[in-house]
Amino acid sequence: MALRQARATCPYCGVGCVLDVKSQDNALVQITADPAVAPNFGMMCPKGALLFKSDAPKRRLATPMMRENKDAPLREVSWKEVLRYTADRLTAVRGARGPDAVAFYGSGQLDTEASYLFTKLFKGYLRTNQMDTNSRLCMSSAVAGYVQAFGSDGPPTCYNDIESADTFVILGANMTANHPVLFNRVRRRRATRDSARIVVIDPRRSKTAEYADLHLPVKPGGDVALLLLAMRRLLEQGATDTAFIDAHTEGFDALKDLISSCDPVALHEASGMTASQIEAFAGVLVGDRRLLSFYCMGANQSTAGVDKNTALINLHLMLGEVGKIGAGPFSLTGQPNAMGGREVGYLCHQLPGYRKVTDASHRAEVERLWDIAPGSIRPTPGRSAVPMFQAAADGEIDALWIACTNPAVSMPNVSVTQAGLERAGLVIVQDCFKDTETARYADVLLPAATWGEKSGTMTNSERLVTRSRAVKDAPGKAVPDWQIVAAVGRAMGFDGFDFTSPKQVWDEFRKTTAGTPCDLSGMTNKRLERGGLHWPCSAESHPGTPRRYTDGRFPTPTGKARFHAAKPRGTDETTDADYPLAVMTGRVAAQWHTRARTGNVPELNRQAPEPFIEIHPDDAKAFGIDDGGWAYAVGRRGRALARARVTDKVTAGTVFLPFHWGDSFHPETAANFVTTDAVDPVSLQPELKFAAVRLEPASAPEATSAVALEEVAR
Ligand SMILES: Nc1nc2c(c(=O)[nH]1)N[C@H]1C(S)=C(S)[C@@H](COP(=O)(O)OP(=O)(O)OC[C@H]3O[C@@H](n4cnc5c(=O)[nH]c(N)nc54)[C@H](O)[C@@H]3O)O[C@H]1N2
Ligand SMILES: Nc1nc2c(c(=O)[nH]1)N[C@H]1C(S)=C(S)[C@@H](COP(=O)(O)OP(=O)(O)OC[C@H]3O[C@@H](n4cnc5c(=O)[nH]c(N)nc54)[C@H](O)[C@@H]3O)O[C@H]1N2
Ligand code: SF4
Ligand SMILES: [Mo]
Repeated sequence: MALRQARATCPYCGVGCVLDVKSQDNALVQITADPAVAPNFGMMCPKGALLFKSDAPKRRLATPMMRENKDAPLREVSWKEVLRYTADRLTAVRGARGPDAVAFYGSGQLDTEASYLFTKLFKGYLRTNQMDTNSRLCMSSAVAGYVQAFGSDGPPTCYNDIESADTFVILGANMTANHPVLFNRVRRRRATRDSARIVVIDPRRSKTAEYADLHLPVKPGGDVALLLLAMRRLLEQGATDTAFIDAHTEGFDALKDLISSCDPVALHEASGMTASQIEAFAGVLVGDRRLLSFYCMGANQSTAGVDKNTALINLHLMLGEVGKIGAGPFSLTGQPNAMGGREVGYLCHQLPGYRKVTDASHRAEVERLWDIAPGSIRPTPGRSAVPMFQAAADGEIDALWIACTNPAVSMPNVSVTQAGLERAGLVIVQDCFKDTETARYADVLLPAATWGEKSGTMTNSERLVTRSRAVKDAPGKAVPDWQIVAAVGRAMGFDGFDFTSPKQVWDEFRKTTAGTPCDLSGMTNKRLERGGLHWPCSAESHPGTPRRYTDGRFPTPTGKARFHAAKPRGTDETTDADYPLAVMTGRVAAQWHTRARTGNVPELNRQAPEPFIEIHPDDAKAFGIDDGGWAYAVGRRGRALARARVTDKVTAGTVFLPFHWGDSFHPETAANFVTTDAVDPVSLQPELKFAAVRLEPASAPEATSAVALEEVAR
């Protein structure tokens, strides 16, 4: 077969690199990047460059599968049969148990077209808001933080701000591992501008922290206290931008009152920071310096996640470092299209165009756009991710449709999730691989075409919308996600799903955003074929908007940005004599989440072959753990097995445990057996960065699936 070539957006991280992909004889053979094309300008990281090895033909789900009863094995069926069965079962569950007994759990890795159709099907036609996605575990604190401060979600900044920034504050983000191409640009700026400085706020001396001019090893959860101390010092120094504060913000007095009422000794204690560390931090913030802050899961995945976000935004507002070239609080999105999912409104409280289900006029607008009866959209948010799986475990959700995510590994306190998957009467799993940990529970398996096999649209961390294209055919009967949703909608007898191309879906979606903060109605497919565009982009002649709020006006009722005076709070779970260590979970450079794709790539597996836990030498000694031996992290809900790495990169009292290896690697290696499902009270995002544990020496596991998976792949 002929050589094929196409441009596609990387399916991994929110940097959103645009890649040139080649296939031969319907197999991916090469990935390159064009130096002239934004946002990566020729750069890639090893995960992107090795994508052509991630395909694993033998692991692919190539045909629909189903079983009518839980004791029977899955059997291969036709699309016709699986669609009829799925539609009839969903209709039956709705009829018998009501619309809220049906739920959807999706992903920031779905393209915008599929995410939009899921939202339309569930909120518009199935008349339930019981839909949420893995973005709840990832971005919901950032969404809430932006909305509280600026009146709208979405970052004000763009990647090109890096080349004009002086001070980089990187809080709770390990960019060298998780946003590598973007961090290359930060490093280049640091190398070429003498006065540029990098500050990393992370309890761990991560690889990113090793590049920092100043590393602040904050106590886990202590970020708000740290930022209050920094703001206090800036106030003392008179370093605030009074003109900006007066003209463009509100709520500053309340913040000043809070700062003066806090006991500095308590703030130092909560943050673990010394006076000289705060002094050094304030030193790189004052003066005529552009401040660009990047933050990710160390900020969001916390029971104080929204407060951490707003505290960092407060710092920017206080210094007037918003809406200027080279400045702004820049929330890094994790997944390639978590931003696009927010635009279509796929969380349980959202509607397309940053609208909310709780707003009557928003519901009426969307009902008009969808041409459905007034009152169709329900006015109360559905259950967010954690309560959704709890409800399944309690028998309140009978049909659960899961697409493009692997919650049997990635949910916090995963035993509850697994119990929910076990109990739900109908579990539909839509994935490109047949052997994921979640697929074990499926009654219906819907085969999805994956990256490189479909065209669709994604929005990266900087609001840049790009189109990804197909370079090979999907195996067997697999089809793109948007087609699967549309087909189920039609099989259920709904009339809003007559789409025959992704372009038709995109055209319908972009119109729903007209006049909203994330207006991308001017982005035709034809324009996107020529290159990415930043929203807002309200007309076909509009060039796109790399930077927002440059006029100092914000989409709040008064037009002003809002300070938030949030007191530092402790974490919900605390350590004690039985569980004296705080475990932080996270990622490594060579693996992507539950390894569905990176686990197939030998080069990546060799770099990160097995689960490990970073332990400070003092703690290793206290618990009798040897470097290179195996250990259990034993928590209040369960335990996780990993190989010990004794290192002073973590501070005494904390351990770091990546979550990539689920319980199919070895029955005891899922990090999420120990995590808590406590959530932030505003964003409902779970705390994945703090659980109390102790350590116990363990013997080496007899067999793991690491090598086996690679062999199956080839
Ligand atoms: N290689 C790779 N890249 C990825 C991913 C992947 O799986 N693999 N996943 C993508 C996704 S979806 C996401 S969301 C991003 C996540 O990207 P990151 O947020 O960078 O990743 P994490 O490792 O989860 O956490 C970042 C850091 O938070 C620190 N941390 C823990 N607790 C605290 C705290 O209380 N305060 C502070 N300040 N820091 C704390 C941890 O030590 C860790 O170094 O990465 C994306 N990119
Ligand atoms: N302990 C701990 N847990 C965490 C985190 C943490 O820091 N610590 N981070 C959380 C965060 S931020 C995130 S984003 C989640 C991520 O967690 P998940 O979303 O569960 O992780 P993935 O492995 O990316 O799962 C993606 C799934 O989609 C499938 N897939 C790939 N391409 C396609 C496609 O085109 N269509 C379909 N239908 N399927 C496809 C893959 O085979 C895989 O099964 O994990 C969360 N869990
Ligand atoms: S930096 Fe992110 S988007 Fe770019 S190639 Fe690597 S994983 Fe893909
Ligand atoms: Mo994420």
